[in-house]
Amino acid sequence: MTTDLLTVSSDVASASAVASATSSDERLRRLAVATLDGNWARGHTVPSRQLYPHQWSWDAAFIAIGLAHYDPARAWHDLRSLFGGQWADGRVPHIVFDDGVDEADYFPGPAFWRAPSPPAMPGGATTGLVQPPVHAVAAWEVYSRNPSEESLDQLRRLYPPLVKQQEYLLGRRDAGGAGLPSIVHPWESGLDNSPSWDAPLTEVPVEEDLLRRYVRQDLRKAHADHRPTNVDYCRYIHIAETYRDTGYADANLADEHPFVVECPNFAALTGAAERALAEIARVIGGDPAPHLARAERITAAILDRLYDPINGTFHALNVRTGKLSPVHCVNGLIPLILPDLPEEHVPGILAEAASPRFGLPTAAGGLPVPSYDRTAPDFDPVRYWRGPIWININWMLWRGLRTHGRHELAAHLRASMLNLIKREGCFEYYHPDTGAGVGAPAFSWTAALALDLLAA
Ligand code: 2M8
Repeated sequence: MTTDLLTVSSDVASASAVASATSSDERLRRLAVATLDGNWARGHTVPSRQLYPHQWSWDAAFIAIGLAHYDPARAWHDLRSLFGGQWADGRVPHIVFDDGVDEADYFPGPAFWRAPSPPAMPGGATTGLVQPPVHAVAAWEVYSRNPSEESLDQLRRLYPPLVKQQEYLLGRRDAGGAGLPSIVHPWESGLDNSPSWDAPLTEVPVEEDLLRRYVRQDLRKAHADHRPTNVDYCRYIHIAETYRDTGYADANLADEHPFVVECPNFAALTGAAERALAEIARVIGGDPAPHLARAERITAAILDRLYDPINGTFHALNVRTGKLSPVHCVNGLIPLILPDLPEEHVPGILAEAASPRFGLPTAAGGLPVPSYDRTAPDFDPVRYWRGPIWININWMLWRGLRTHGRHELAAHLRASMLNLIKREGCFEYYHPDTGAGVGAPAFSWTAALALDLLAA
């Protein structure tokens, strides 16, 4: 009798645990969908209505990965809208501006960039910078989750511009001449004020009058302690003006441009894009072989140029000086997403990730990894990419763990991300000690990737 009672009560307890787990998943799913729907603005999804009122490049890719779970037509639409801004040289701009938004709502806006608008570019004004190429991976994800005739047709349409994007990055942007794309502005990394760029930025002058000529709009909407500093912004503007004033020429970058860096996150995503293009080529009747060959060359170049054998992880390379950045940033862990990263290199990344620097959860509980080394004296828990937890980076790490068969670690990381988002909501980033949501609330890529994590 006692046993029966115990059995019944434990059944009831586990049923209610399942019910509450299901309902917390369902609540998050609804929140994520509402966030993405609320950020739909005149023909595309914005990262945040509060801070980022235009369409951003790698945000659009993450957003498409989330939309794939409930509105694939909108996922394709968002990707096509971004590629509507692609330049004739193949670059996919880091922002496609919405011409219905006032110039004063975001700095630097279209008037600053003065980007060429060839007639073939119906997408309107853009910047001349790029961001990490997550789009082929996104297109492949949208198709894989919705393998319909319509999706196949969309893949066929997107494949040529995706290939052109890669050709630009691996061609004109191979400033180091060793087969990896260089970024020419911290904004191109997506990890804007990461300590990875501190050393190369010391070579960039700080012209304080720039902030008298231009007004930072971000500080009207966000806390100054959370954003890049004014010194950072002076340098950002100087680099952007320099590039703009060459007509975005990409000639002699290593000698003439003030900031030329190879980033392990950007490079690994370029390799991942070639692998996704190989999959896409296969299903649309193209040839996957050149993409696989390029993917292998990229992995080899990352190992050759960005690997630090002493730390066992990857670091940003200043192409102008040939020096690796000495600091430990989360971008150094992202080459784990490469399936052909030799197994001998995986333990080094995992050791760094699980060390006190990043604290990857190795058991239930814990927080996702921060953007920068927790043990560094300049670790800053609220300042943007210098400490806070970002979901897109953790999502990539999660994929890398699964790619290399570390399923238990992947499950802990997934749970830590979902728990955090359930507790705090879809924030732009999170405090690495308390987990409190920081930055823009109702942030699109957090919502989108939560949908992807929920479906895993
Ligand atoms: C942040 O970058 C923009 C400049 O591109 C900004 O600070 O104004 C970064 O977090 C970047 O990775 C992201 O794509 C963008 C929009 O979410 O915001």
